[in-house]
Amino acid sequence: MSSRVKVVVTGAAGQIAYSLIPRLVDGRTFGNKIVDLYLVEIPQVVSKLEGLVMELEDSYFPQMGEVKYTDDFEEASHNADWFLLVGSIPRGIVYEGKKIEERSDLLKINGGIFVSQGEAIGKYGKENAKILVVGNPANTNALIGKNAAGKDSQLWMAMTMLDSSRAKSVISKKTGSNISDIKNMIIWGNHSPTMYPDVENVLICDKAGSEVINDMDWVENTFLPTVQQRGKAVIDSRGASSATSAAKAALDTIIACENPTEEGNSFSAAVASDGAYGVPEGLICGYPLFTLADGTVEIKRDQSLSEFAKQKFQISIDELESEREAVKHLLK
Ligand code: NAX
Repeated sequence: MSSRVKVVVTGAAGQIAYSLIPRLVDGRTFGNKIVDLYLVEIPQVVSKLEGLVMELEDSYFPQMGEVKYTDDFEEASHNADWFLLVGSIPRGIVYEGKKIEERSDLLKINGGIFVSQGEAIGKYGKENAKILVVGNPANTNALIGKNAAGKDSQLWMAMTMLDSSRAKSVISKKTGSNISDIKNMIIWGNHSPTMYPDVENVLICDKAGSEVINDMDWVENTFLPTVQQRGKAVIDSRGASSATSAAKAALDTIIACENPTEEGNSFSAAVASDGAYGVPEGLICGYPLFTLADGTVEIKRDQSLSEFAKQKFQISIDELESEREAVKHLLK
């Protein structure tokens, strides 16, 4: 295995990136590999990255390799192993004279960005590059990027690890168990309030959630809305979106892909459906995943879904389909 890894991060001057980037080179996420960083921003703020690079240099990271920054994504993408696509235009911002409020506008603007980034990744990224889309609407941005890249050997994911970690935290409080005893926490569907966090297949101290949690009223009226609306709750309190927890979730996704998954466990991310669990092919859908010893990431296919679960999951699948419909002009 190569002892160097090249990581491209977009949105590098943003909130999440400030928490994420130092931890890519701290020797934990990629172990003893030397990590080369290529940081990407839009032209208006790219000069801010000079300060971030100074801070990285001043932080004493023995595993840090080359660090470069640019506003040219294509230049950054050559031979990269990992792409962390954090950058996107957030809701609420005024863009070309219009305040962006609707998810459909968000899809349109960010969709355009992901076509050009996807093309560059397909052309210049490593054959086995892994791409984690964090910028929202993450699943559909990943759909557009993967389609533009057109290279099946590359793995496109949209981040649902934060939703999974949030769900683990709520279950640990409910059951009095340590969060590390909660495994196989699956987020089905879209990274949006329609996601379905699976309280039946989750393992709590090696027992199925369906055995441990016999409280459907709590599941439906407390657990699901708490996890689904957690991002909004953080914004309402902090006046800014989840940044440090989102950064941790991105790092946890990398670690989950770089190391074999232990028996019985899985990790959460959204990947292209091949029809698994009846999801229309091609949609970037939240699934339980596992990593094999050779680094291949696969969908775990033996989970059973109750009627309740299927009904909730379907709501999210329908939303993913309607998002795909909204961006179909961006798909080849
Ligand atoms: P910020 O607004 O702080 O930073 C975003 C940065 O992206 C900005 O500096 C902007 O200039 C840059 N950017 C925009 N377009 C770009 C492009 N084409 N190339 C390179 N950089 C570009 O947002 P932040 O809080 O860091 O959040 C980033 C994204 O993560 C948002 O879309 C947000 O909605 C999303 N989130 C996703 C989560 C998930 O679990 N998937 C959770 C957290 C977060 O809400």
